Amino acid sequence: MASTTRGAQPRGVRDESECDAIVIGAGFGGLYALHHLRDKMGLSVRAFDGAGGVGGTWWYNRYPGARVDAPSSPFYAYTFSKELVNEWEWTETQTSQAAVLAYLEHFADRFDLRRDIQFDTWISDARYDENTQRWTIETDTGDRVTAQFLICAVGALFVAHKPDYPGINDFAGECHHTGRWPHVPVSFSGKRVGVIGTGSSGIQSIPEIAKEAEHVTVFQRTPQYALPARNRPITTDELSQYRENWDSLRATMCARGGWPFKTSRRRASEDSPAQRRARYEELWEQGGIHLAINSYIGVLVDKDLNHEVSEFVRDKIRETIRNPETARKLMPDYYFGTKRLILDNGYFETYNRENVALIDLREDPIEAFTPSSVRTREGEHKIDLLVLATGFDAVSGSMLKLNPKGRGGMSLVEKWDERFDTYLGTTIVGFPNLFMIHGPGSPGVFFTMPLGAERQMEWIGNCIRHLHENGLGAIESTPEAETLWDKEIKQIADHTLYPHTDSWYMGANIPGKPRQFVGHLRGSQYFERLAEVAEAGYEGFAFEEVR
Ligand code: NA7
Repeated sequence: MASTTRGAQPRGVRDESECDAIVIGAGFGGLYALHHLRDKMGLSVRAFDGAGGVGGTWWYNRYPGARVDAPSSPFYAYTFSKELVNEWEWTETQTSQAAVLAYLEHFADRFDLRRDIQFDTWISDARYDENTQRWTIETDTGDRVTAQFLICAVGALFVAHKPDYPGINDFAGECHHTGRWPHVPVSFSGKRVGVIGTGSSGIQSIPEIAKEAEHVTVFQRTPQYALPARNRPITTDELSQYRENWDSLRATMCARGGWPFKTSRRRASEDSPAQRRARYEELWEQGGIHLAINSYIGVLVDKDLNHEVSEFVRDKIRETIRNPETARKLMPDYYFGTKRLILDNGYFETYNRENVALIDLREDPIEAFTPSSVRTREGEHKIDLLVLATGFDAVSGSMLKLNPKGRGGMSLVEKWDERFDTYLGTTIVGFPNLFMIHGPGSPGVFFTMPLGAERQMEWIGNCIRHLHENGLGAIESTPEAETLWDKEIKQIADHTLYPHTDSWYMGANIPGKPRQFVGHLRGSQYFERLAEVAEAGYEGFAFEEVR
């Protein structure tokens, strides 16, 4: 087995090298992959990232107000190292982007990862050679690297979606996508700001922008449910508790879909309407995701129960907004929880400010852009700065952008022309020895992502060990396994209300994208399936002897 490891080379040097594994991406998944393969398995690994530093999504999404929108500190973090858990001081319950990035920088330094990561480097080609059973990548900096395994940790939310409104490029003012936010401070002071999009990024950034800007116009396509984050400092007592109980907390996270919180096993029929309302109130006060996960069994399955919870949140929005017309426009009308859940810090209150206006694009659509304004059917909105909080070509988009070429030179763009099928969310038929972290069909965005990345990577590592120990040169999933996996994902999703809503979970936010559910909704069951597959001798995979 060829093994050459090295650090970054000066630009312009054509470098050819070989290693055991190439990792693409230096976010949560890629950093852990490098650590696991290199330090725990003793393989030679080279990692690449187009960004100038570690962090992945946390490197790019540095818009004002950016925070983790899932069960947060200290759970949105690596769990495998007790030392790391003990030494890192989380300070708030809902971690900020800056704090996550600082943590990942610490992780990279602590495990001496940077020496094997080449930053500011894009992969221009990734190609599998069936004769050698190896992948070769080429970079825009002139490197060519060959390895037996290609680990794609390219991020679930990476390829920024920019709407193609007529004339949008005519807008002459500053324009920033939240997913590609500048690394220098953006000043809103004295400016008229337009924000398109009210997903997590819009809802997190709008209150912060409104504090500074002269005026903010929000262009909303779909009104959203958002739950109060109730962010607050973590106490030293809480941190000590987490540390003392870490092993059991981690076990609970693994068993309960990625977080250690209680999920209610109570049925709605066991309580009266008044008791249910009291329960929703209590969970609303608690904040975070508790209302979504801990009210009654079946909120995401039972239409009537979902309607009741939806109505409860709509009432909360109505109570908050002073202007009834604005409140009307802000009423979400899809099934609660079937778009990505949003945790807010004063979003709805922001509409009570004098300097904030809301345009409902369903009633008053955008017709054109001019160098200094957005023109909707009913009026012209002067703006100096445009914020596009319009999301991502989620989950499959980053793999398609990489577009590896597999067996027979087939590109992933061709393979995924109509459906982005995978086996176990980590391998693709026709692409031997390629593994994805958080790929389509894995729990990815439905599970605590750092923990999910660790567990997926550990499985991939064991699979690589299996190849090495058995003199095998290549592994590839079978078409039958891929078809069955797709069925399994769909069946789980179809049991819920998710497919009833147009969302990025369904690929509905990108014109022309296949309508297909992006992931596995039952994280704990998913990891059990991974274990079963391995125990059954890697069921659903075909192996080749070393050539
Ligand atoms: P999201 O959640 O995809 O939100 C994007 C928002 O942009 C959403 O409100 C979209 O409306 C809106 N959008 C998208 N395209 C358009 C066009 N053409 N016109 C008007 N509005 C548009 O992305 P985020 O960045 O907020 O969050 C992504 C994830 O990152 C989030 O889930 C967290 O996990 C972190 P729509 O609802 O599609 O009608």
